[in-house]
Formats: sequence, structure tokens, C-alpha cells
Amino acid sequence: MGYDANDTRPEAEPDVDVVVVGAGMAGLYMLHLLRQRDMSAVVLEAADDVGGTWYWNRYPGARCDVQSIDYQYSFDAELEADWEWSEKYATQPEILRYLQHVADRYDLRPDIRFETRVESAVWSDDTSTWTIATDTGDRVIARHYVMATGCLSVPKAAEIEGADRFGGDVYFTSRWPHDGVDFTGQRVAVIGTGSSGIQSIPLIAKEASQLTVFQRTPNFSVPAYNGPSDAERAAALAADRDTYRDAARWSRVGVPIEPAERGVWQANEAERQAALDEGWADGGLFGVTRQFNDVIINPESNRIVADYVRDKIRAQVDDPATAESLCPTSYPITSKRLCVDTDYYVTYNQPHVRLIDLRETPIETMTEAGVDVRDAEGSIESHEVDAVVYATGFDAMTGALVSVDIAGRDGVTLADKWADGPETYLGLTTVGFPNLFMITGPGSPSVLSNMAVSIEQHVEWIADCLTDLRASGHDVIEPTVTAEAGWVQHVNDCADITLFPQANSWYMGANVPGKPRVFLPYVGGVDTYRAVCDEVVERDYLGFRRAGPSGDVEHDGVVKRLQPDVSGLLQVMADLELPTIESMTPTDARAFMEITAAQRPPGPDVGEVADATLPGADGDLDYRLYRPGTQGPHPIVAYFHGGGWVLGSCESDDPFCRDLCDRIGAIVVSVDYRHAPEHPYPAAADDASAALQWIADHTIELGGVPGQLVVAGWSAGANVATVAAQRARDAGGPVIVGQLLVTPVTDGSREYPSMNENAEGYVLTKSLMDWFWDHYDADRSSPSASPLLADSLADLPPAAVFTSEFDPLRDEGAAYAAALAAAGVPTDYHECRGHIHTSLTAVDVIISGAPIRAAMAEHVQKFFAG
Ligand code: NA7
Repeated sequence: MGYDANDTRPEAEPDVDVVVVGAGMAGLYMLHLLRQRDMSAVVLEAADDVGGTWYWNRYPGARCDVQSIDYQYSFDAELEADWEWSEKYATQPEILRYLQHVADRYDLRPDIRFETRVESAVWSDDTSTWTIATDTGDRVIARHYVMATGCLSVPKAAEIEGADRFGGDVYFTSRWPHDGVDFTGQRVAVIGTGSSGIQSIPLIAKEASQLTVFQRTPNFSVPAYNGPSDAERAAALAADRDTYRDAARWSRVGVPIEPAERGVWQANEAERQAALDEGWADGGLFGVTRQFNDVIINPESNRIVADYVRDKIRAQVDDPATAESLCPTSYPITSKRLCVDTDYYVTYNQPHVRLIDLRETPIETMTEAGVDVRDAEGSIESHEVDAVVYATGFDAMTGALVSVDIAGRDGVTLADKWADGPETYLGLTTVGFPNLFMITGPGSPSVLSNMAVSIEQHVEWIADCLTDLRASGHDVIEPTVTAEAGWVQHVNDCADITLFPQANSWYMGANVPGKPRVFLPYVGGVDTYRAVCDEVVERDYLGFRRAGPSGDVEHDGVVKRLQPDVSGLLQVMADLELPTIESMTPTDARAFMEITAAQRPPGPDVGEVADATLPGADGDLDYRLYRPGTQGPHPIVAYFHGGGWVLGSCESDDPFCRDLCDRIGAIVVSVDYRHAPEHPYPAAADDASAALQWIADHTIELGGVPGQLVVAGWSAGANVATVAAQRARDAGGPVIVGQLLVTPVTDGSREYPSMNENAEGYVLTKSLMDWFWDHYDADRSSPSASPLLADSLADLPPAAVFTSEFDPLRDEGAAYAAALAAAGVPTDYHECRGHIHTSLTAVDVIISGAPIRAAMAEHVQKFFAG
């Protein structure tokens, strides 16, 4: 190997192809694979042995919370066959032995420099190399630089007043003495009740004469039911190893378990109880919280599961006050890492174990003799102890990356670039730091997944990337600004549809004072993520610039442009291989829509839902009225449903109408209109006008406020709504104070670019739109069919127009909004990023639509406020 402590050669020729930092699970496999690809590599490791997390975290009870059968390498069937785990959840010593075995088996140690801490890494644009300096004085020049430094490897400082003052023994769970600690007969304080605290407390209690646990925030913990390896899993693995491992690779969390298929709302009380009982009996990370698919999305679902777990905590702890202190209430379950324990809660039933709730009595200071806490009245209680154990956690995910002084292009450091939060492309690379790779970096599934699976995926992606670079004659790779911004946006979009951001967790960086509050891992799932990484390669490294002797090549672009839940729904629909609407008769299509509607979440409760009829232009029309639960009278929204003049009814947008009613605090009157082809153009528009007039005339009887009438509609319903508004203007009444137009049809006379750009793949297709128009059989040049073509749009009520980015109708909606504004109509226009025609109204299905619906409601409230 060509490196040397006194090396002063110019940084022209790399010593090695790759420097890898860290000899944990990631670094070991990276080294092995690089060697297999004929690349030279050296691993730099601060510890004196391999193991990473499993080297450092030697506290009593340290175990992996993913079953051992799943938490191991899968790249070599023989390695798997040679190693047998003694328990379902292996202890730290056993996992460490396993990693040592791997290092020996593949003879990795000769290329690992132990007791070598990397201090800085500097990129040179001139030589396209990284120069890595260590605390031993080594300097290694490498073409590529891989940080395999782990997500939870930099312990957080104690951050407790007077910590230095304590005169007894001090331990950190994350830096536990190699010879172990004997607490027999000692008075011990444990500070912190995360996974490390929860695993170690029952064992420390066995030795200590007195144990005082200082808890700042309680965690949800579920039973491990540790024991021999899970027989069912072992049998499945033995029967077909490749299928088992592949299922893990293409699963949500890197473990081959069947995902829950129903939300809590789809189960009745008894079914919920049975499912939760079953999950509790299974134990582990994937037991009770994985019975329903909406636990981390739907607050009500989350509350039901959290209540169940809280009851289980209460049932285990004898003292009611201690039990209440142990019950988390300040964040949704699983928004902080769920803990998996053995006898944690029952430990508090022992007479020598006491819980101090720091929310009631915060730590005042550490003293020479122990810990002083202060109660609400200001009195101090002193807890004298012989030893303090800090189980206070880590500077997670970014800590290890920014603790090395990494200077990229133009000397900008990673710490500076990430001052407001990490920005990465795929959690693997970052702009301005060519040839730098992070294994399980921020923006990848990492800590939300089985790390073993995510590590292998990253290591293999990086090795493939370097192999491809070599083959194409490039030696530099770096993401583009656009690709990175798009990925950061997508990572945030994914987090924002979940309850994760509500917790002050280390996922959010909230445990480290001053750290930016950003959701760090990628919550979109291991399967989705793997598909994205594969797609990037298939699209010839989309979002990367490559350079080298064979020239420069850049494929700029954003890999995930749809909102994550929209993309998930499209995938589900594609998997169902549903027939297209336009291949059906209108009658069949209507029946099909009804079946689909019956399977969706119901939307929020409102004060009253009443069905009745009103006179249309030619006969009675059904309507459904939604009334808020608050004291009336209320303003009224006259609403027209979507369905291309052919499909739907006054009930078909039920969840959306409930949502509008609830958010706005207005009566929503959803009215039928006659459908084509039985009643072609202009029947729908005529009915809309007649209905609007009737509603205005019956405002008082309906419980409305005279003069407070807004017209609203979605798609074809927005078309007839605004046509009715134009006609009302021309007829001198009724008075309408605003119009809410959601993805409206405004002009059938022309083909806008969005019609072709989004012709297929986003539910409303170009051919379906043709089918609708053909059935409506309208004179498309008439303003009653194409309201954009009206002679004048002046003096129309103020408008809020919402379109979706991936909607064939986007541009005609935008054109209508622009024309309204040009005609002097106060108009707010929103193009909803990453949405499709049907997603804005999909209440409780497309969660990313919720803020948009909130904006719609706000606009309508403004219309009413004048
Ligand atoms: P965690 O989960 O970050 O837990 C740290 C605990 O320490 C947590 O209860 C903290 O309370 C508490 N803490 C941190 N600082 C203080 C101070 N200053 N005073 C009192 N209490 C404090 O780390 P772990 O090592 O237990 O687990 C990390 C992961 O490793 C785990 O999720 C598994 O994936 C494996 P807080 O919640 O911040 O109020």
C-alpha cells in the first residue's frame, strides 16, 4: 500500500482507489466488495478492532432490536450457512463476534488501519483526489472517499449542569468499559430512557443496591420475547434463502414481513382489539404498531394504538404514579424510535428502583455526591449515588459526518454546507463533494430500516457506481444541484405526510441543542428507495455529472417528482390492472365508480348530513347538505361534483364535501346535475344555474346567511360552477361572493401542452377526457362549455383556482386563472406540485393534499369575509 506518514508527494496520484472510514458493518462489506471489483482500498478505523456500533456499545443488555436472522449480511450464502445465532435477538458480544468472524473470513484486517481517527479530508479539483489526514499523522490520497461511519456513533455530550463535579464513577452506554462494570452493592443513577437505558436498566437493577432512573421523556417500549430464533422465519429462510432475502430487500423496512393492508378505520372495535392483542403477543418492532397501515399517518389511528400500549404499561407497573410517568403522551407512537425490552417496566416494581420524572422535577445540577432535582416549589431533593450511567444518546445521522473536517470543492466544508440541515442526493452523495459517498447517510432509509439490508444496498450501489465509472472512462462523479434539491424536497414531502415531525426525536435532530430541526432519514420505504436508486442508474445516472478522461457527461433531472402518496396510490392502481373508464359503458363506469367510492375513508364528521331534492332546469335534482356542528346560521357553498359530466352524483365527493364543510365552517350543498350522454350539453350547465338560483332563494330555510354564497366545483363540476357564475353575472343574480375551482375544465376548444405531457399515467388521461367531451357532446366554442372563451370575464366573483402539476387539465386551469386576473377579477392561482387530477380531493387518502385543502378553505373563508 502506498501510504506513508511522512509522505510529501504532490497530490497527483492516488495511493488507493478508495478510502473507507469505519470498520463497522458497512465498512467491512465495502472493503470486501471493492477488493472483489479489483479496486484498492484502505479502511481507517478509530477503534482497535472491527465492529463499529457493536464495538462501542457494550453496556449490559445491549442487543439489536431487529431479529438476528434478519440483521446479518446476505451477500454470501456460505457465510450465512456457517454462522448460527444463539438467540432471536443477539447480544452485543455475539454480534461483535460475528463481525470479527467476517473480518477474518475474508481476511479484511490487512487493509484496515486501526486506532486511526480521520481528522480531515480535502478534495482537490486539480487532481480529482481526496487527501485524508489522520490523528496518527498519516496522509492517504484516494480517488474516492466513503464515509461508513454509522448513524449513531457520535455520543451526545451529557449537557447537564455540573456534570464534571460528580465524584463517583461515570459511564456512558455508548463507550462502555471493555471489562464490564460490576455494580453490586452500588447506588446507581441512570440518566436517559431511550433504547440504551431501557435495555440496560433491568440488568443494572439486578446488581445495584439502589437504582434511580432519571427520565426526561418516556418512550414506548414493547416486549422482545427473546428466546431461540424464530422457528417460522428460520424455516422460511432455510426453504428458500434467495426468496427470503429478496423479500427483505423489497420490503418497506428491510425485513420480510407482510405489510398491514388495512387502516384502523377499516376495523371495528373488536377487530382492532384482536389485531392489537395479536401484535402485542408477537412483540418486537413489528408487532403491535404494524397491525394497521395508517399508524404513522393518521392521528386517530395512532392514538388508538398508543392508548393500547399505554394500557399495557399501566398493567405492568404496580405504582400508578410511576406508571403514569412511564406513559408517553407528548408525541405519536413510533414517531420516536420504538424500544424493544425485556422486563423493563416490571423493573420499577422492585423496592430499590425509583423513577424520577424530570418533567416534574428537573435536574438542578450534578453535585459531588449525586444528582439534585428541583420540584415545582423550588425545593431541592438530592439523590446520592456511587455511579452515574449516561444513556443520553447520539448526535444522530449527521454527527459522524460533520465531525470530520471534510472540505469539498472551493474549500467549503460539509459542516458549513449542512449548517441548516443535511442536503444529499439519495442520502449517498452531496453537491460540492465529488467522489464522496455516505453509507446510510441522511436522506436514505437508514435508521428507519433494518440497517443490515440498507447497508448492503448502499455498499453494492457504490461498488456498482465505481465499476461503471471505470468502465465509462470517468473518474469523477457528483450530483447536480437540481437533482439534490429535488431529492431533499422529496425526503421532506415523505416526512410531511407522516406524524414523525411532531416528535422532538433524534430523527429530527431535536435531541442536540442547536441542531437544525430537519427530518433526517428517508421515510418512503426500503422498497421505494431501492427502486429509485436502481432507476437513477437505469437512466444513465440521472442527476449526476461524470467527468474524466473520456469527457464530461451530465444527466440533470429530478428522480421523484410526484408527491409520495400520489406515487404510492398510482402504483397500487397499476398493480390492480384496472380497466380504463373509457373502455366501459357509462352505466358500467358509474357502477365502477360507486364500488371504488365505497372503499375510501369517510372523511371528517360534520354536524349534520341531509339528503333532499331541489328543482333543476328540467325536473328535480337530488342534493346533499353538509352542516357544520357549530351554531348557525352559516354561509353556504354550492358544490358541483367531478366526473366529466358523465359520472358521479351529489354523494360521490362525500369526503371532500365533509372536509370543506369542516374546514370552512360553512354549509356545503352538493347538487346533482343531469348527466351525459342521456342529457348532453347544456343540461349540466342549466341545472347548475337553476340549483344556484334555488339555493340563493332558499338561503334562510337552509340555515344560511343571505348574500353569503360561494360556488365551488371539481373538474367538470368546476366547469359548470364557473359557467353558472358567469350566467349569474349576466342575469344580474344571484349574488355569488367567490368561486373555488379545483382542477377545472375551462377550454375544450384547444389542446394545451399539459394535455399531451400528462396524457397517460395520472388517472385522468387524455383519452378519458376525450370520452367525457364526446359524451357531453358540447359546442366546445361556447362559453357554456368552455368558460375561458366568454366574451368577458370582468365582474365575476373573486376566484381561487387550484390545478395539479401532473394533470392534463393543468394548463387550461392556469389559462383561466390568468384570464380572470387579466379581466380584473381578484384571483389566486395554485399549481399543486407533484399532484394529479384526482389527488386534491382524495381526503385521508392523499395526505399531501391536506395543506392544499386547508388553503382552499382559507380562500373560501376570505370570500365570505369580503
Ligand atoms: P436515545 O434514544 O436518544 O435516548 C437518549 C435518552 O436520554 C432519552 O431518553 C433522552 O431524553 C435522554 N436525555 C438526553 N439528554 C438528556 C439530558 N441532558 N437530561 C436528561 N435526559 C437526557 O439514545 P439511545 O442510546 O437510548 O438509543 C439510540 C438508538 O440506538 C435507539 O433508538 C436504537 O435505534 C439503537 P429525551 O427523549 O431527549 O427527552
